[in-house]
Amino acid sequence: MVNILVTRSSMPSMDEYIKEIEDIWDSHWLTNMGPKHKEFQKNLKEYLKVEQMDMFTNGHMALELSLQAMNLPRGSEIITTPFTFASTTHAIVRNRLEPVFCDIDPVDFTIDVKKIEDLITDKTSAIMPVHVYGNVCNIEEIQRIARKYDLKVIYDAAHTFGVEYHGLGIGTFGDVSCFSFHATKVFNSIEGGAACFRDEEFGLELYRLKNFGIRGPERVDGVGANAKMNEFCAAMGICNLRHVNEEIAKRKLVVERYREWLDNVEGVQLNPVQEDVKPNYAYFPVIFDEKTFGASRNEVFEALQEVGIGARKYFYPLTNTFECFHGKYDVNRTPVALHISKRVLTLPLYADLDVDTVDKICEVILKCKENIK
Ligand code: T4K
Repeated sequence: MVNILVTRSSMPSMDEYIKEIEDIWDSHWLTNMGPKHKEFQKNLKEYLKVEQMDMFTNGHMALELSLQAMNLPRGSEIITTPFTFASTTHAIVRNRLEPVFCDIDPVDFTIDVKKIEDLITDKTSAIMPVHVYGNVCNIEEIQRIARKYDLKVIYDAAHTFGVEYHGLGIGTFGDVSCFSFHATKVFNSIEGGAACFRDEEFGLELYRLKNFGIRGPERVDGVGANAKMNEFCAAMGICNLRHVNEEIAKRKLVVERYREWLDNVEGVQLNPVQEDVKPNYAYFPVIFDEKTFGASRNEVFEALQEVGIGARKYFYPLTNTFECFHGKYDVNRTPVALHISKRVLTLPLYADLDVDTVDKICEVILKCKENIK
């Protein structure tokens, strides 16, 4: 039996990493924005085509501290979507802000911009959309709404490493865009994250928040956390960045193979190919419509499990149904998100996934259809 998981971390060769960390042994400088951190940040800014950025222990702290640095009125409302990883919603709640859940677009699964304005009240202070699966949100419309109502925009760009829109780095949009460099992402620094922003003052506040509010050796003028990226993670990032284009190119081949099998299969909806977007092939979500496909998402999930293939139900359950919120949010107000979350399965996808395995996965999926018919 094979054992294929939904993803597998990209890694440099061990030799390459060891060579990269030799300086750390020589200097004994392990963390606190050392030389590896500086080099990684410089390289990343170039790669992501952004002017200003700061790096963090992980993508979640980038999001949580970015929201904090905005200094939004306590208890004010943030319009976001529930079709995402826990992190997006938790970053809002942990800042004592109120998530207001907007439904998603049925085609690209990002925030449905037609439904945002109805949710705006005099308490709304920001919009927090998610470029889910690497799909780019409707940036123009979000910007128009934000300008009209004077709202901040914080993009959860955890899935869009390296994505470009009209040739611009995806991190250049909104007031802030936050990336994740977690082990499971297109690009990783083991754990890690970054916030890209426009306003220099905001950047200083963000820096203080990730480093205990320290302004200078004898001055602490804010109450900060500790969310600094260490030198070993930065070294991993430096190595992985050398290979990321190659990794994305390999992912593209895997995605193309999946599409050869699954495009135009009745009852199967795939991720859209977006115009003017340079994609990163982050995830391969498939929506199964039981009525027309003949088998439910859960049946396909189980059939794959039986042969050792670990697809995942990203993103089920929706964050507005999490037990920790004790029924506070009405899931029926996001019916499209609910519909998709019950039908979606993200198939294994990583650079070194070989096409024979993709063939096997697709055979199992199509067999579910035949079995039921
Ligand atoms: N916003 C969004 C929209 C996000 O998706 C995320 C993270 C964030 C914000 C927050 O960013 P970070 O703070 O995480 O930087 C995973 C990841 O832990 C999480 O980063 C990611 N989203 C989420 C979508 O997926 P799990 O609980 O599914 O991970 P886990 O441990 O089940 O791993 C999944 C598969 O990945 C494994 O089956 C095998 C592979 N894997 C995993 C690890 C940990 C590896 O190959 N190597 C590894 O080291 O959450």
